[in-house]
Amino acid sequence: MREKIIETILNNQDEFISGEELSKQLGISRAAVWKHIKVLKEQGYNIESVNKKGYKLVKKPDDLLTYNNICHELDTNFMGRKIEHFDTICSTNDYAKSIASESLDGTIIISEEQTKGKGRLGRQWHSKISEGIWMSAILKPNISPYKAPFITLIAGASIVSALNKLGVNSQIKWPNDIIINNKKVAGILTELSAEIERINYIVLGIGINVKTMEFSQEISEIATSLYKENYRISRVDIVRSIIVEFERLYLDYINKGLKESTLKICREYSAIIGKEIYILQGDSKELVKCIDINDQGNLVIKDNSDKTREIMSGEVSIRGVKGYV
Ligand code: BT5
Repeated sequence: MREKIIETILNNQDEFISGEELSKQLGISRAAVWKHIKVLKEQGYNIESVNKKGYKLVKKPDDLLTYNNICHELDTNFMGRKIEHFDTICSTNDYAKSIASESLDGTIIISEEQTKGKGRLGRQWHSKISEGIWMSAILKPNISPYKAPFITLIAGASIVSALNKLGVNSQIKWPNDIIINNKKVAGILTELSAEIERINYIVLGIGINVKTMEFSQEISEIATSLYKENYRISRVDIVRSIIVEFERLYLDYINKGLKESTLKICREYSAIIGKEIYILQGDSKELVKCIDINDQGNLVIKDNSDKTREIMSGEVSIRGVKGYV
């Protein structure tokens, strides 16, 4: 009911809507309307109430990554048609996996905080309360499992293009990091459940540091946030923009097999093409020159014996010669 109230107030744009009108439209008593409004205000919604005029939403609270804030007039077919928003959770990826089988394609899980946020290979992902965007999307594409890793690149391309459209100068460090000023602002974790020929579901996890000003010591050298880089952008706008960008590139890929738009963004905004980088895999560390990202989405490098090789995203990590990039 509270979601419906917000929706109705939002549909009224900048006009006041009377308690009587709300109670009529929603089929509840005026006292019930008043009670719901009171709770919404406590949740952070800035609802103005004026005697005899009614209610108006003054400004959408950009701190709340709720379904209503994100999906109001959102132009997508299936992404984010259902959003579950939590105050705290272990990991949005783990929760998404636990409900994936019975969830709709495009369902999104968002939490203000993760107590066990995770990166690849069981690494930790720092996810402090209200400081970032910690979200996972459940996807059920009808494609072969071997085509799934490309979805990480689609996610990277959509994050970077969403951020750049919002005025943020960001880059992709293939395959799964987003970078501002040589530091990591976002990471992507794609998990797959599949049989040999068929995908059951993919959980696409995205973590973006938005408001963090102080990082824990272990990551303070490599991590940054949008606020730290002086980009004060609303989390709601970022999520909305990513969902729209992602859906477009993703549908191109799974319905038409098209990769060009994603690859173009990955190349154009690459943080590593043309640079010397270290490729880390297990205990090995190899210095190579990064040449390109090929049409399969693999990294093309030249090794120290001048041989050109292809690296698949798999479980490699990349470091720059002078630091993180
Ligand atoms: C990633 O792994 O970059 C994937 C991160 C995915 C996080 C999202 S949040 C929503 C969803 N739910 C989850 O539980 N996870 C996903 P990887 O490439 O393995 O990088 C992990 C490394 O990044 C760590 O070992 C740290 O060095 C560093 N790191 C950890 N937290 C960070 C942060 N908040 N910002 C920048 N770097 C961080």
